[in-house]
Amino acid sequence: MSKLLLVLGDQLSMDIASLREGDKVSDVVVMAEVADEASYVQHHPKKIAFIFAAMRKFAKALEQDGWTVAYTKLDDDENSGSIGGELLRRAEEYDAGEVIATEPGEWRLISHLEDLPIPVHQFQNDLFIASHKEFEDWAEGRKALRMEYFYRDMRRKTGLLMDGDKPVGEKWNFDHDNRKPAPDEVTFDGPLKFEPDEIVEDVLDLVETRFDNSFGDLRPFWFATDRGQALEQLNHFIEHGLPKFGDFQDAMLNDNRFLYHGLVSFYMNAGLLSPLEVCEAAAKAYDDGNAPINAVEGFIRQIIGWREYVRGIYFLEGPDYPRRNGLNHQRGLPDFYWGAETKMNCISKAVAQTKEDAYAHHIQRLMVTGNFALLAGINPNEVHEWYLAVYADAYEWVEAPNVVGMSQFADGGIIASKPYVSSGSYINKMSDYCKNCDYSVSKKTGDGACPFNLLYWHFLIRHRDRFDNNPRMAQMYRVFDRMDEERRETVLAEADAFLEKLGKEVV
Ligand code: FAD
Ligand code: DLZ
Ligand code: SF4
Repeated sequence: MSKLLLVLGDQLSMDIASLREGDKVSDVVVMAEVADEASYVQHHPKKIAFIFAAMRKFAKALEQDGWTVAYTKLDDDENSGSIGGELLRRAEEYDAGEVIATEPGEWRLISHLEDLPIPVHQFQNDLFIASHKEFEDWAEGRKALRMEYFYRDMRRKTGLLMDGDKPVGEKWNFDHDNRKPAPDEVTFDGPLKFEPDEIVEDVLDLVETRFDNSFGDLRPFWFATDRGQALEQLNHFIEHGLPKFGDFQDAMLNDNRFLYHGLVSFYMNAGLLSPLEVCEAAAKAYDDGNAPINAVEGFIRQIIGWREYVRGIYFLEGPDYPRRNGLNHQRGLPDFYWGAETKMNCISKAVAQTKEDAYAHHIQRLMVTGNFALLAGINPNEVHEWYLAVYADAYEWVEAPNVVGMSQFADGGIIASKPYVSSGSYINKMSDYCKNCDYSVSKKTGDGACPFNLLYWHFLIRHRDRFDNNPRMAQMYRVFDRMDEERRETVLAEADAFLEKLGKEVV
């Protein structure tokens, strides 16, 4: 009896476990564009188009490689609308008695597969560097799960930037040399932009008709949609962007949204690139003398450190993790996250580029949109659903720990040892946003004062019971306590007045 081999839209690799466990001669690969996956949040149209186009091209590549592929397009009449429905339909069609799957990146889909009335064997997705067991062993008995120590183990495991058992350059972390303010001039012209071919055009037409109400611009569509193109983007970045990645990874500019970023998360998360090959390419650039250690170490840390670590946390913490609300924040997500007008230039810029490209870089996600949501006390569940919808690299395993944990401190401090909050001065230091803003970043109170300045204190005081004893925050409470009483009252009253206006008028 033949088996069905499930390949999901973010598992587009010839090395994926379900293919490895299957037999080219007797088994059938199942791939399906389904309404359930395309609508569990209102995904950005570019994200849906990227996944569908990459799926169609991957199916072709599989066929060329000798596999039998049962591929369902979204508009096929028989399409049942769900992954499970398609597996059952194909099981009947091919007289298959079992399904081999690679474990999905979301608890939702893992249980959907477990609940099917056909045996489904879910193999771990070993495109990642750490297995669940390795992460669990690392986490076992630790009081605090700090990324830095996990990262060192991943360096030892992969041998990346290692000199025997010592880190290259005699330091594990070169962040001290990184994170400079925005440069006047950017010498990298950003990611490669690919002209849509016939397959991509077909998908764009489909997405245009079926998802025309979703937030986000479908065109111009420029993403890589197959492995060859993704490799071109990787090589382009390694050669031209990586050397200054470290220096400017936290910078933000009005007129340059990509700076020196890699734009590889879309492709790694969908399986088109493997994290190890991306890191090896970066390490080679260092070995060849084409990129400095601070850039290469910083880049590799993001991937074998942060990326693996957040995945470990997602699977360690279990299905309820994305719904946590440790600070009990209940305010609704303001309309300006969906493109409504706001006078805050930093937010307006981050949202506009998210709408156009389904992309924002880390600091825009963390210190602009994330920071505002946390300061304003937005319900983290709504924040989570927004991030999951609007970014083309968003799948729950990576999005939820970053949003619920790192950005909104809603997991009670598992990922972050203190909340990532800042006043406007951080944004002003790292960007040129404040120069074009209706608000004044230098004003702490009064007409035109930057809302981040007001909300920063409001957040700290609102949660004083929770953070007063956190040594990393003591200094900020001391600053507040040293303000004269009238000033303290004014700040908090103005922050209240601002929050009162949220959702009622343009702020
Ligand atoms: P670069 O800046 O060039 O970094 C290189 C690579 O490092 C990325 O491609 C990514 O794979 C990895 N990386 C860096 N930081 C992280 C991190 N914190 N977690 C995981 N991987 C990381 N990343 C996603 O892939 N999907 C998400 O849904 C996602 N949501 C985020 C939400 C918030 C609130 C924050 C603060 C971060 C989020 N990130 C997410 C992490 C990071 O913002 C993106 O990985 C990065 O912006 C992708 O762009 P890039 O490829 O140009 O990255
Ligand atoms: C995100 C996504 C979308 C939009 N559509 C599909 C789809 O139609 N078929 C499919 O196999 N996968 C899709 N995906 C990716 C899945 O949602 C993803 O596998 C899970 O979110 C787990 O990471
Ligand atoms: Fe953002 Fe405040 Fe700067 Fe305006 S002044 S761009 S609101 S940080």
